Amino acid sequence: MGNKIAFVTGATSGIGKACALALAENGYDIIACGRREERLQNLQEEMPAGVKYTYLVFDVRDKIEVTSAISGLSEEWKDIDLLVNNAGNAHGLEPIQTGDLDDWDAMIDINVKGLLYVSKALIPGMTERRSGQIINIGSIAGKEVYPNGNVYCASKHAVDALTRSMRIDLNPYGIKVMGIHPGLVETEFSLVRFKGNAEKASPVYKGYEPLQALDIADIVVFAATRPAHVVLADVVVLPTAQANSTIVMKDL
Ligand code: NDP
Ligand code: 8X3
Repeated sequence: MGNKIAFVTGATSGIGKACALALAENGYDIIACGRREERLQNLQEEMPAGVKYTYLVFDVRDKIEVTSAISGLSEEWKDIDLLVNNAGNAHGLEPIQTGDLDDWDAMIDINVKGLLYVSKALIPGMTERRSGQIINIGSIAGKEVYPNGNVYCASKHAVDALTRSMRIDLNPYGIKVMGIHPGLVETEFSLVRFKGNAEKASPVYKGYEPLQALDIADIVVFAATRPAHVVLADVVVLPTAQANSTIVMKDL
């Protein structure tokens, strides 16, 4: 029998890329997903020897693209044991009265509907096999709200609600559903949120020690490798300097 297969969305960067590499180090074969194909090609070179690797290029907002990419997987890749629903981001940080409709659409479409489209395509294989694990990457923003976080927080609250709902619906099939909810992690997240403006993005991670993508990947690996009777249902992980979504001890 070969390795177990992990399907990681948003594997071109940050938490998703770190998860793909850490899962590969821990014996998973990897299906990595994202829109930036060159990064997915390059990721293959970083994979440990002996790990099987393939990638799918799709935009999670496009349900036809999602479905056809996943249904086009060859037989050897079809029995996916672990889905890491990680693709997501924030767009803008504005009060509700001045928020941008396109930013709102992007966050709902990527963080909520994208997660649903990918899950919808992969869950039938898991229910048929009566086994599988799903790890949804939520956020502290899915547990609390913060000023100007409005729609991003709503999208991550939806991820939390979906995680808990999936756990109920998939319980009869023995499928584990887990939510991992990070606080501040130094990735491209803020660069995307501030539309490429590094002057706005980089101070988010200055003056304290933020989490790194690998910190989250370690927890994903730990969650995915628990014994069959153990589920890490709901994990909030913060940098030590962060008390909640609004309080961060900075020495700036
Ligand atoms: P990055 O911006 O570094 O990575 C985001 C990933 O999502 C990229 O691989 C990107 O791939 C993918 N992605 C974005 N939009 C789409 C899309 N439309 N279709 C397909 N893939 C997409 O950010 P992080 O690693 O920080 O974020 C990963 C997850 O972690 C997100 O869900 C985020 O909300 C969550 N999170 C992040 C925290 C942080 O502080 N960084 C804290 C809490 C949660 P590509 O652009 O190639 O498509
Ligand atoms: C990302 C963490 O606090 O910037 O989900 O929303 S935060």
